[in-house]
Amino acid sequence: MTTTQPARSPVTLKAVAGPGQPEPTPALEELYRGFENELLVPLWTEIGDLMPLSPRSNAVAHRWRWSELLPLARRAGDLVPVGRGGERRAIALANPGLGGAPYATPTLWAAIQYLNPGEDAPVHRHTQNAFRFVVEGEGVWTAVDGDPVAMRRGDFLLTPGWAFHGHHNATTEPMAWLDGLDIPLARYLDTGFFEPGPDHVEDTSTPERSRSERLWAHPGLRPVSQKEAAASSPIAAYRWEHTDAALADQLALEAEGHPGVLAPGHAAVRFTNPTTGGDVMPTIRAEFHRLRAGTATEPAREVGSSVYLVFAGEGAVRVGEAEWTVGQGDLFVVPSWQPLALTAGSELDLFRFSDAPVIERLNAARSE
Ligand code: 1HN
Repeated sequence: MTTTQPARSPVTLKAVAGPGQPEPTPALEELYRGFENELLVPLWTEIGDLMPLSPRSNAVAHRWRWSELLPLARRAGDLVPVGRGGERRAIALANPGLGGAPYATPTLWAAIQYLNPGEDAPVHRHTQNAFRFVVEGEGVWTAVDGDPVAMRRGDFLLTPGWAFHGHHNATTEPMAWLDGLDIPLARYLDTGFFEPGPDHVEDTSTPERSRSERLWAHPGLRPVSQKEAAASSPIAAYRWEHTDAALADQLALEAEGHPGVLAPGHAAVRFTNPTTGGDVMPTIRAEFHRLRAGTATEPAREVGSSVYLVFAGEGAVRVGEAEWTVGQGDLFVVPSWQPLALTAGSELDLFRFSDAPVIERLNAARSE
């Protein structure tokens, strides 16, 4: 038995035999106790973990089934009030490799949120960037900086960092949707600020189209009055009818022998910021993919992590060693550098979001 370390030292070092390791001796043990006491860690015991030959994420490939998520969200709707303090009835996907943290991947938060008829989620703002994607239902308006934005099936809605936002269910039906945020990244970088606003959404009007869309969401047209490049897209809602039409047109062009699809039988679009042509928000990339029935993608991997939501159809998914069948509403995560292969049973519609803008800004992007 060697000397015990002081209880308050978080550093534990063990002298072990191994390649690149010095011979374990009493003198070495004594040196290591000295390191522990001064909160020091030598590189030679850590190098393999600190610098793997390629990314080895703690996050694991995992799938959550909509058929399990939705009843639990409904039950939360019965039991848990929404209001100041808790702020949102949002239930996060906790990646089983991330030690119980409410993180889908090391950089991305994903949650199912549920709002009962007549309820308001209180107004607040935070520096974390957020979006909503609607898998089913309608009837909630999210007010972004006071602009009410209708949420309907297939719509992709933005709440960029520091925009005030609250949600209001203006109907007699409950509604559930997917939230995505860059919370883990903001936590890691310590960039988070939060500020409460009014307890209720002030403008509970229910316009078909938001002011944001009326100003910004005309294809290929930007208002000349708005000259600045904005860090986040000013388009509050990317409507399903446009996404659907873009994907349908890509596949129709392919059938007519013209280029445009990402790969045979595989149409894809990226949601963009019209002021820059780049990603919708500084930390989050969002895309929509459509595979023809029977299409199988080649296994491919890239640096950075993604979350996929099955919007429609069914198929088989392989991520590294994991393999699942998926159907409407199911979610799965693809950790950094794990190969993904998709097979579409029926026509398969997938919403995807990732940390790609961060990876690219860090000049760390690689794929194969
Ligand atoms: C938030 O503001 C929303 O606005 C969703 O709907 C999830 C998770 C943590 C902190 C703030 C929303 C959130 C959140």
